[in-house]
Amino acid sequence: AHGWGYAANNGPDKWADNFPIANGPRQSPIDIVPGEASFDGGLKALKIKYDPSTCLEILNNGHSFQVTFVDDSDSSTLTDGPISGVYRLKQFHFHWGASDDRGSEHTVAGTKYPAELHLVHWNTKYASFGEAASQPDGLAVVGVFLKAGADNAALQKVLDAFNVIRNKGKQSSFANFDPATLLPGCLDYWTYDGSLTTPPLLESVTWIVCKEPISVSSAQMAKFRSLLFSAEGEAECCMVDNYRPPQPLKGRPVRASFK
Ligand code: BO1
Ligand code: ZN
Repeated sequence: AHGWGYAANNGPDKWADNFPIANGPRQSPIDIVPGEASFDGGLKALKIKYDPSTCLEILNNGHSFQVTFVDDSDSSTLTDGPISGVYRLKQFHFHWGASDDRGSEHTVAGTKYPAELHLVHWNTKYASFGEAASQPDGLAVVGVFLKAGADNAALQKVLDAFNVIRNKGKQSSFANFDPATLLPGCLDYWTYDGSLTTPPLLESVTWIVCKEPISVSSAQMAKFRSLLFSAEGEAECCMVDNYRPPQPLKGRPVRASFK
């Protein structure tokens, strides 16, 4: 048996075999067509409060790498924007391509960015991330596009940890990092109801996709592509193209916080 992945034999086209919700009514990502999104003046500004001391570790999970946060109190939270209540930061991770012409999960009028950052939060009206992940209002993920350009100093702190997490299953402590340093200057966003973009593809995510990308240099993209999908001792397989392509909108509204 093989688990899910991004190769021809276990990639996005195969996920529905084991996760039939892959063809469900609110799947992610989507192509965001700005001209078809409706401005909603009732949407609030995002309120982000992150405490760098809650940053815990960095892990190569064999699909991406993630930076995990302690989430036993309301220290690092997302509130307002399109959501109600308090959502706690659990982890952030990225999706990226083998070359700069692809890699993001969401696209904007068909345009793909080289990478996309996901900051994953869970609704504290539920007892844990695991419980929230199966509720329609359980999760909120902030998506940020990366565009090729200037070196990103905040991102470099993350990339410098890659030497120790090259292989699947490797992890390392990662202390005192403020993920707010990764956000764009402008927090204008699009929002819609969607899903996790990897199995189990649960339809529990309020997506909040920032309009403004952050920058990443070609040397920094090369570091992303130097990670491996494979565990130590296995045939080396570069971690690239770990994105799901856009899914059918199926009539869902996409709202914009900006004109
Ligand atoms: S994403 O932001 O839609 N790409 C996304 C996709 C999958 C997860 C999270 C975000 N998966 C979950 C796993 C859990 C894990 C949790 C937190 O991430 O299903 O097992 O505990 O890391
Ligand atoms: Zn993701």
